[in-house]
Amino acid sequence: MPKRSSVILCVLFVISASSVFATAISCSVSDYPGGPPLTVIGDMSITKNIYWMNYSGSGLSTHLKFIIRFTTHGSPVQRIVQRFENVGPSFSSPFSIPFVSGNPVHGPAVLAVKDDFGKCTTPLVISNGAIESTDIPKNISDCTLAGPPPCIPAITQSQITISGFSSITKVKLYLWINHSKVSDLTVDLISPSATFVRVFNRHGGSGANLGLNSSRETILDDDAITPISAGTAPFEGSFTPDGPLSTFSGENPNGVWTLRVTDNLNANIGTIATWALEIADN
Ligand SMILES: [Ca+2]
Repeated sequence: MPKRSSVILCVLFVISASSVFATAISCSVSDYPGGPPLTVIGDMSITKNIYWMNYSGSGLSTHLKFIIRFTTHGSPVQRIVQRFENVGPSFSSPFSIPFVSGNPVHGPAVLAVKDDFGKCTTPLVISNGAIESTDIPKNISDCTLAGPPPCIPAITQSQITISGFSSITKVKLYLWINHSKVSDLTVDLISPSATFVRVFNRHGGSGANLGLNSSRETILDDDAITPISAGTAPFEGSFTPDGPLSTFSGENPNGVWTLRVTDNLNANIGTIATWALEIADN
């Protein structure tokens, strides 16, 4: 009997040890600063778009894959961002977030790592250098009829708090606003120094929306080719704003930025779905 017990114990140990080793893989994502310089083309603040992906396995792995899963254009996307052979048991590599059809990708994503021994996942937020609003969505109230037209404009505001930057060299604004008649709206951006820029002044005729979704937004960029006044709803892609964002250059960007959306005509309403700021600094 003692002999039989020890055999059973030994089998249990082997099963238990192999199941531990099969899942003994961990992964994480950390900030890029401190890593080697990388050259990536396509974004003015791309250094903020680079991360370290870290993996720890249980031995030398013949095949190691880093995969990012995210949602864009309303559909899930899976991309193998790095593939390695014969590395381990622990390994780190810099990686950058891919662009999709020229549009910025941001929002929640998952980094998955697979090696010979198992797989692991870790959540990450793709910021693409842009800082996202967190107090959204916000309903845009209608201009109030208090007698014959004109109506009393309705103001809706959303805010983003920024820290850790030095003085502004450039600002880009990403907007996704659902509104059934977007020409009801004026959109203003107000800096922490209370500088006010009217970036959108009632364009789009009877068309709806600024942007289509969180990956296909209206991007207001002084260096774009087409003025927003020459665009058509839903204004997907890059446009120069009505008032130049260079107005903010040289200011301290740290503090609270306000997006002010004003509805100037009664009947149609909407929502600030999301917005984001991308700031380049000295
Ligand atoms: Ca309205």
